[in-house]
Amino acid sequence: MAVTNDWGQGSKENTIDWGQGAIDNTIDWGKSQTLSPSGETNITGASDYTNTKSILLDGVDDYVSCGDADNLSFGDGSSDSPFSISAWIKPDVTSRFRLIFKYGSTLKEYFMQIAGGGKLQVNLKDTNNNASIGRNGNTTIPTASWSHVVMTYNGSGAATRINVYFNGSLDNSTTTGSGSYTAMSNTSEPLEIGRFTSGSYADGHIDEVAIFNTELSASDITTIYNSGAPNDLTGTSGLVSWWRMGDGDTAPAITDKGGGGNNGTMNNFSTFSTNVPT
Ligand SMILES: [Ca+2]
Ligand SMILES: [Ca+2]
Repeated sequence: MAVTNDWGQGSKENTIDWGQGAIDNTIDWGKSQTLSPSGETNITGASDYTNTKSILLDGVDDYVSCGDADNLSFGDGSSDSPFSISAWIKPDVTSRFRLIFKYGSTLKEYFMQIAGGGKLQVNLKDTNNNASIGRNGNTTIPTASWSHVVMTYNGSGAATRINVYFNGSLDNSTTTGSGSYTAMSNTSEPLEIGRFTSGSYADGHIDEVAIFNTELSASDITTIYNSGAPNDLTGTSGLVSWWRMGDGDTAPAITDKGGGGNNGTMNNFSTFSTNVPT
């Protein structure tokens, strides 16, 4: 028999079956309860998200390796698909800061960094045609404070459709390009945070790095920036991988909280920082 009870905040038709012939003697309730028959209202609690850890890279040899996986590639050699990268950074240097590279010395897909002039730089490489497209940022990234940086790309193959954002606002300067760009390829190059090939690194803090398989909108980025305080990305449309840089992690693992399966590993450092954006 089925008995329907209502209880709790916002509850609707919490049906319980029991006794002879009962099926599914399962009751879900309480904070963050999400599983119930369709059409019913769940009780949801406040997010238990907190951000207390980041990584501090020494600029000498520290980096995070996240491996290679198909869900980190956004080109197949003939066409690209949309993607976006979001990160919080607090560089110790005013110039080159190697943020995120799926781009090595021979196998190249994409990278996002602070270039020698202290501004954001995004580059996508078409190795088949030895061509590239890219976008430079307008703002000089400060060293004494946390910044939120984002790149988005709509997958069209046009540099003009790469956008960069600084602290929630569009920060586009010039586009860049060379050759006749068609698309990135899906290579075996691993994704690395804080390093571009051996010998070139990021010096400073990095936190809450995320990759999306969508072109984030300005509105999405306003939400993620959240006036300067990182927030919970769970459920953000297109989220592939999310590295929280210590929160919920046990060194040397930096687990992928985005569900993408791309767990990271700390290389040449082993402790987390408690300096975080707030
Ligand atoms: Ca690959
Ligand atoms: Ca964190």
